[in-house]
Amino acid sequence: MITNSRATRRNRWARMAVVCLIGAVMPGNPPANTLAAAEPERPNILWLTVEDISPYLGAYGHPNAHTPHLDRMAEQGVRYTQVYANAPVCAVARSALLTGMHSPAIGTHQMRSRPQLPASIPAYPKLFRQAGYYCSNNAKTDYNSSYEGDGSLWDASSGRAHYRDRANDQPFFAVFNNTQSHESQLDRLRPDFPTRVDPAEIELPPFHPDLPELRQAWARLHELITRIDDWVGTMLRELEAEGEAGNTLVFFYSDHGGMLAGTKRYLNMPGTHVPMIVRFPEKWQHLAPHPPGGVEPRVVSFVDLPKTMLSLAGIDPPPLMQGRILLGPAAEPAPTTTLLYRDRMSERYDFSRGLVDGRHFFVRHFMPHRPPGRDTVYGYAVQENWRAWRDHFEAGRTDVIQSRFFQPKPVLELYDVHADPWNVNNLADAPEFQSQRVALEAALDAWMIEIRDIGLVPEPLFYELVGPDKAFATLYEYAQSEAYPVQRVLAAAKSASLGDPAKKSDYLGFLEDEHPAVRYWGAYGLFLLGQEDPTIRAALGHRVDGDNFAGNRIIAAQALARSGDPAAAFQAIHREAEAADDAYVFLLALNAFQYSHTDDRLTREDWERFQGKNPSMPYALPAGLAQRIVTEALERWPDRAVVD
Ligand SMILES: [Ca+2]
Repeated sequence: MITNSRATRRNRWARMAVVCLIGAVMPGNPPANTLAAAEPERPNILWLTVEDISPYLGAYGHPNAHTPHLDRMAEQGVRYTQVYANAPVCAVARSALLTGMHSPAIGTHQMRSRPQLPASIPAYPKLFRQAGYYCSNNAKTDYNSSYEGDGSLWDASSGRAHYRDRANDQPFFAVFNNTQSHESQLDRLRPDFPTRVDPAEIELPPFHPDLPELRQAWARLHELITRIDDWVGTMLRELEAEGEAGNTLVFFYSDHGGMLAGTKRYLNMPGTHVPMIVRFPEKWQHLAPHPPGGVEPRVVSFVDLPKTMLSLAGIDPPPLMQGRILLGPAAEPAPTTTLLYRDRMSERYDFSRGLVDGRHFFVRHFMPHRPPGRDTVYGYAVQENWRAWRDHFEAGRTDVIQSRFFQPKPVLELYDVHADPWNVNNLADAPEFQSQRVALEAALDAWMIEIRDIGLVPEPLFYELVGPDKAFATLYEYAQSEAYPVQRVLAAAKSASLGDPAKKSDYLGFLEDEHPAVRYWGAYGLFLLGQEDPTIRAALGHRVDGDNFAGNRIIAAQALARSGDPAAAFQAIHREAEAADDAYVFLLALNAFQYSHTDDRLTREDWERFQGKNPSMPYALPAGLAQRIVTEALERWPDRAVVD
């Protein structure tokens, strides 16, 4: 714990350093103490952040909500109606929130991972500290990168961190993150926990079957939201008691949407759409886009927040930050569309990109064979509603809409978010929406090319391309270089994800490409085709034996199994799994056994050996993730886990 006196001492040092720095780089400045005295007054910023909720608040018109404090905050402030987490899951979203850069631009898009970032990648608290702010974080970090555990980000980051510990005349930027509505808390309420909302009165989304477990989970979710509403009330009273309410901008938002099965982790409205309420004290009312009680419909995503916060404090945002300033005198026009992303979730690889423009929600799935609900085991482990839904599907009792969660995905999804906030009616093939679809497809391509989306390169190839001993030390530097032909890889990935028989010769051509990611997508396209064709088998066999990237040997083997040679495919995947010394390659091999349907050839002894296998992990895939597949396989033995 940092005591007050220690913290104050540290703050003085930090402030002195800033004043010295300013003095050093600006010749002819007045003496430092004059400069400090002449500094204009700056607002404090308080972030009250919560977990895993969509805008299920009274202020947003939700009939089941009981949220008096947040409703009052909305009456006193501005309520944003179109705010999106760029990713539907904690660590990826929080990476964008920290850096103001899209996670697939800097390589922090996989849930979870810890890629090294170059020193040039910004982080807003460091910039606030350099400008003399006291920055405290209480307490979640989860930055999904080398910024995790970086002691230079905050003056204090712990369960005790508080703006109270700043020096007397110091402005603050304080984050408090309440975890009471995290998905893991829902089933921790005692079994007979009374809910304010009668589960029988819940209006279920059409994708959820009408089961007691689903109704009870929704009713409980509203209780958790009321708990965070109480907490918001406490935090606002504390700010008042500290005498800082009149000088503090207060932001309330959730780190992504959720939080029942089919929401958190998924690229849809319930997974990404979040509440955001901003309260401006009278003194800073001129920064607000509307008078108190106003409603702001501009499309906002998390990548906008760091730039905006810096700007509100009079600090120039670094040019690398990719969002738009949404408030204050330097406000920039809202983007026409904003980018959303989903990649690996824990132990399951996936790759989807999306867009919202305020009216449409558009998604391209690059790995359509993976059913959304055959996902990481985590949701099933912590919430009963996941298991109830799956059991209902497996008993053949779900309707067409409720069954989709367990079936392969369409390549494109397009929803009218006004008419269809639950994203049920896919308009991607509807004749009357073709012009919108074409425009959104082009906008998504443009986004991916502009940010040089590194998600197009499968993760198991990463560390044969970058690292301390390679030409590029970090993913970001690689992705920004000419070595990464983003347009060509995008074209190959889009083509492969169609699994189109008419494109077979293209896929065979991709297999021979000089870029390893294009070769990967070629094998994936042939996997989707699943044709028992000797030409395909020969081409894949050549890759299985000769590709110099282990990830490509594995995906080629996965495709070979569906092209008529499962025995050779199994042998190859087995060889790669045994030899893997890279955690991502090992994880891909475990996935490949299952998606090639050769896992029935594994013996219990094989799984037990994998259980003991701990590939060296220089790039820190959390150790337990691959083991989740192994553990599940052993628990179900001799049955197999169904993943597709
Ligand atoms: Ca979260």
